[in-house]
Amino acid sequence: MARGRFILLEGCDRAGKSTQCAMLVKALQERGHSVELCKFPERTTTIGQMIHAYLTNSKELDDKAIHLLFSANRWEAMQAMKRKLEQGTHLVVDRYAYSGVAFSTAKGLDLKWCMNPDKGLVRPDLTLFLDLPTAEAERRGGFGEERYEKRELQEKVREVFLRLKAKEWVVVDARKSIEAMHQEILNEAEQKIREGEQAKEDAL
Ligand code: T5A
Ligand code: NA
Repeated sequence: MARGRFILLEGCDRAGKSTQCAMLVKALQERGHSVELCKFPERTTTIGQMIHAYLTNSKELDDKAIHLLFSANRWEAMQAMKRKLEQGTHLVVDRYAYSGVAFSTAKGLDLKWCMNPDKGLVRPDLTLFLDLPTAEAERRGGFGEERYEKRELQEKVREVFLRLKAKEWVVVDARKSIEAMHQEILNEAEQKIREGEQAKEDAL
């Protein structure tokens, strides 16, 4: 059996990542794939609860301390994620290390310092970057409720994200309708899954 594919959705706040992750998981399941959703921050763990308290402004933390907690929250999920990929399950992941670096760097921390704690995490096979202008994000439901949902910071975050753009990235225009984005994301994900299956056949 081919290794599962790691499909990451990244982007600024309100770009539609969670909406698209749920739709992608459902569509892949309907097509007979074994697929699971992961999300970061994963707020249910002890570390995740500390992150949640920080994001909802009920707890103050040093910028470096919260950065390391976000990274630790990925590391604590790593063994389980690797096991699932090895078993052939595809992972659809809602935010990851790119968010970690983009937000902390936008707050003023050094980019290289921010990248260090995530070194060695399993690498995504496909990163779909949902790109949405900040002015558009502000018009969407719920913007402004959490700590980082402020225009100036979000614009810096977007700039850092675009500096981090790696070769596995595909940029998706998040101004489009939910359905149009879904079709594009599903096509990219299915293509990546086919490539993985083909590579396995070629190796035999
Ligand atoms: N963070 C995260 C760090 O600082 N470091 C890290 O290491 C990590 C992992 C919380 C914060 O943590 C920071 C980044 C964040 O500031 P979160 O839990 O992922 O991260 O944040 P959420 O609030 O859950 O999610 P977002 O704000 O990022 O929103 P989404 O998931 O991008 O958007 P979604 O799908 O919830 O949609 C938002 C609204 O827009 C509508 C939806 O119906 C909804 O109302 N919408 C659309 N409207 C029009 N057109 C479309 N195409 C639409 N798609 C969705
Ligand atoms: Na979300």
